[in-house]
Amino acid sequence: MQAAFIPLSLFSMIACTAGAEPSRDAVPVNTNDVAVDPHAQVESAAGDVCPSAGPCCESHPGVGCGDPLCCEQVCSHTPFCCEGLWTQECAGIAAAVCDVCDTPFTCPQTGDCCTDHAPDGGCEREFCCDLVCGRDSYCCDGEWDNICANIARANCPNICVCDSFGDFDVSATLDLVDVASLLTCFTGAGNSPVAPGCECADYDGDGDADLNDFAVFHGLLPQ
Ligand SMILES: [Ca+2]
Ligand SMILES: [Ca+2]
Ligand SMILES: [Ca+2]
Repeated sequence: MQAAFIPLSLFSMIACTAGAEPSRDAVPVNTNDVAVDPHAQVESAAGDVCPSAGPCCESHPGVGCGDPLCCEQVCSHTPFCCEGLWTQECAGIAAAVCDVCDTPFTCPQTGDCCTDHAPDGGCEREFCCDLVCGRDSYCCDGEWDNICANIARANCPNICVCDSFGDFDVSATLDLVDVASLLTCFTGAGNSPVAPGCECADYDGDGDADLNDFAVFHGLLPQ
């Protein structure tokens, strides 16, 4: 019996020792590091990193990015963005999900201000585009429909009167005759309205014929 007891005790001890997994409790750990749940790890990484100094919408050799919400959104999707590098993939996710990466709408856009060109928003003359969208944001955020065109016709001087900017003699080309007319029509900045017949000297539709208009005209001249 004695002989049998000793091996049994040894077996018990060996079995007990062999069955013991390395215990987390036995190792002193920082409680902040105990994150068994993978999701909790993600939140921890994002919470520690977000926001960082890096730009959200382009790749950079750091972790996280400067907009807290965007940073957390991206890192909850791809933890590496807060743990490794903010790669092109991270920037791509940001572009898809973060409002901060939306390109702000800016005037001018393509499209005639004086006619309905839905579904596109905005129009090609900056001042008129800004003016109309300031009155009805749908014209830039949504579509430049007939309502927008009507606002332009009523409120943007000159551009809906002149069929083709700079072509004073309606010859379908810009030439020396037009250059002479433009110089005659020149008012300088803020001096509106232009003289009758000078509507085609006001490119941006702000009422005057100034250096801004002249610069556009110069760019359109045959080189
Ligand atoms: Ca002409
Ligand atoms: Ca002007
Ligand atoms: Ca002008």
